[in-house]
Amino acid sequence: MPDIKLYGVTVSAFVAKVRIVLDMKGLAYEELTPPDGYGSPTYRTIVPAGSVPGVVIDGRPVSDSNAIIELLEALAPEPRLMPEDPFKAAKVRSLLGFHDTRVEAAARTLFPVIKSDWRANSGPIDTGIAGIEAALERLDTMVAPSPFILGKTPCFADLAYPVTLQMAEIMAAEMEREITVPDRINTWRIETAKLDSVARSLIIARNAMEGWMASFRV
Ligand SMILES: N[C@@H](CCC(=O)N[C@@H](CS)C(=O)NCC(=O)O)C(=O)O
Repeated sequence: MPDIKLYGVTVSAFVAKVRIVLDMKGLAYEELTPPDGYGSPTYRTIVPAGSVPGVVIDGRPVSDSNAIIELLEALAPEPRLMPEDPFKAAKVRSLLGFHDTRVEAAARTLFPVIKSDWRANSGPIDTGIAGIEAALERLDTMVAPSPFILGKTPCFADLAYPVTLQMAEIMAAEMEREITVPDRINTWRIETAKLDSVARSLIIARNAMEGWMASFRV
């Protein structure tokens, strides 16, 4: 078994993606917060990119969630979360990219809004939610889960989205709004949330979000 340290913050959907994969593969690891915070000079002596998630595996640092999960797949191939077929693998990678650059990116626009006086200025909330809904509508045309994206067994792309969707919904609810999630996407995320590893990270992320948001309540 490799010695694995996962550096992260519990509100991060990128960190959740890596934690879910570690849990799916039954790998033992220690989860740590970056000393002095991510981006700090101290953390950068451990993980030079300074971003979270970062892992140190047998003393070797690796950053970027997608690079990390592909490394984990190579080190611990079971259960297989990346298909062998190159076209299917490309589909999984494109959905990981869509998650990172569209859905998560749209969801994170709500972070500064929550810190602002959103009751007095609701425009940024509506813009943020419209962006999230537009990304989810696009996603709905890209996948046909049954129950998972590639069929009976989950792949990386199934595991990346549930925490991000929950994060967006929690922030929207805090600002007295709802996000309309396409029916198929909602059914898929409910199926995916039944996986123990996903369920665990959903709870961790929910608790972290609640704690974070409480600090902005007046
Ligand atoms: N592409 C990166 C994005 C991760 C990311 O944006 N992490 C944020 C926290 S949620 C971060 O570390 N920001 C500070 C930085 O990038 O220096 C990944 O997939 O790991």
